[in-house]
Amino acid sequence: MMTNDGACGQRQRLLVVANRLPVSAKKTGENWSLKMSPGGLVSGLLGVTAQLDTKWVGWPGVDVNNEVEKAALSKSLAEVKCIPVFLDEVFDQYYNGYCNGILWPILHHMELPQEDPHDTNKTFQTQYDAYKKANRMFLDVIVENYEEGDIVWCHDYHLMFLPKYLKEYNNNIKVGWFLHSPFPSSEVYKTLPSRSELLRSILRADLLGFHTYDFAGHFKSTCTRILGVEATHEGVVDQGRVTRVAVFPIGIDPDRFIRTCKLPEATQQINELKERFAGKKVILGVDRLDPIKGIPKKYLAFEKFLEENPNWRHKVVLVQIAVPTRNDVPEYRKLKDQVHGLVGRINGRFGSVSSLPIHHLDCSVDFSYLCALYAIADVMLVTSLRDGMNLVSFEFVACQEAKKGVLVLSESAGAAQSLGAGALLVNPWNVTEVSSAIKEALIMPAEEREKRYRVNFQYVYIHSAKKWGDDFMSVLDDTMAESEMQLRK
Ligand code: GDG
Repeated sequence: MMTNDGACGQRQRLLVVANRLPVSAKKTGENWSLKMSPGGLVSGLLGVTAQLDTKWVGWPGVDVNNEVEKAALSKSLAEVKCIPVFLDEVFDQYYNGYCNGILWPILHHMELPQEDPHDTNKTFQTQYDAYKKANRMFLDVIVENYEEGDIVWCHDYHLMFLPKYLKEYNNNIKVGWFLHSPFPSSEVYKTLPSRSELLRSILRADLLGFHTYDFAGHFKSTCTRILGVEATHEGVVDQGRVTRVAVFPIGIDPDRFIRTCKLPEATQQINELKERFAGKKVILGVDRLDPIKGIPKKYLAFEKFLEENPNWRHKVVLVQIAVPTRNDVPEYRKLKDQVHGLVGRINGRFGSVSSLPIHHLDCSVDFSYLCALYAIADVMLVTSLRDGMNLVSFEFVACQEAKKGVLVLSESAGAAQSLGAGALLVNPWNVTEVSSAIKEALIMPAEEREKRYRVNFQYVYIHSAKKWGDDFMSVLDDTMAESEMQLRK
């Protein structure tokens, strides 16, 4: 079992490495102001960071182009235990290009976009080179800050080369890697040009973590089929070396949501929202505006529901927070136009001067308001076409103590394997099925809602972010102890 004490009685140091630091930096006058930034990874890791002497390594979210500014920002970030990786001119091709243009669609079972061989900045090869270069830049920053005995926990598909680079630098570094997105079937993964090199790189880690057994299973069978290596119950065996593969479903910090709902600010917002939507049922959606979240299909299902159930028109409203994301990737800009078109059509068809069926917001809301929305919603509608976990569904459950609303949840989100017993599971591609589930959720008797809520609440409360982090660190610790014993034999 992991202890928090290092060799000299000091707390064990942990370097959490992710593409983005958990803060957003903004220049105000001479100084930098820092603000906690929303996002799944940040929410998940909030629980873990308190237990160990943790430092975060990642891109600070802003372009800083002179050394004096970089030094000033690094100094401010150091106060909140963050170490920046300035990616400069590599950023666009690494992040918008390889990470979000190529890896993200493949990991989510979508097609590889068309390569433009005439635009040398946009070939797969140039973007892949930028990706490797960016991973090296992360390594350089880690090396500058590394102390003997530190654990390095790498996060997500942005950093698939980092385990290999870290082990080449020092084979004794304890390296964990966790994938926040799904891992696809080998049939989809094999369409990726650089498929083998990426797999071999992450296999250099000591422990690989996935949200679900399905994703871990896909990963192992992909290694078997593409690399010809052996997969066992423990993990993947390559040339006698075992890389442990295990499942760690992420959670949230439920108390943070429960507490916030009871604060005066949220209480007032809850009352205002209740008044605003008096006499109506509220269906809520909270998603980044990302093709994987299935927002167009959600709107089509809601349109079908209104079409087929005229008695519900003007009695139900769909509030959708569509947080802007990855605006520099062309697919995301097209998606925005598409959903705006659908909102216009549906509101035009079913709205009146005093009532609109869809309230679509192209922005994020502050944390208190988010909790208030979760608390007043009658139905939470999650229709991801594929999603690693989907923390929004957990957060909704945490805020529903009073209302005991219904979670309609995509069977293709990792969360379906955790909250499936209490939620109404739907195939997000089937607009008719989602439309029927909306109706079922709206008319569900109080007793059944209560029963389903209890099951889900218990899960959300027990399987918290803290448990996720503790479990990962504990298995990583065991894995290291086992390999040290093997070395001594
Ligand atoms: C990735 C994977 C996996 C959203 N809107 C607002 C806001 N948020 C916060 C939510 C939630 C987070 O963002 C979104 O988390 P999800 O898990 O739903 O989705 P991704 O961002 O895609 O996260 C996902 C996750 O990583 C963790 O491993 O579950 O599958 O894709 O925490 O609360 N926060 C605020 N205002 C908003 O408007 N304050």
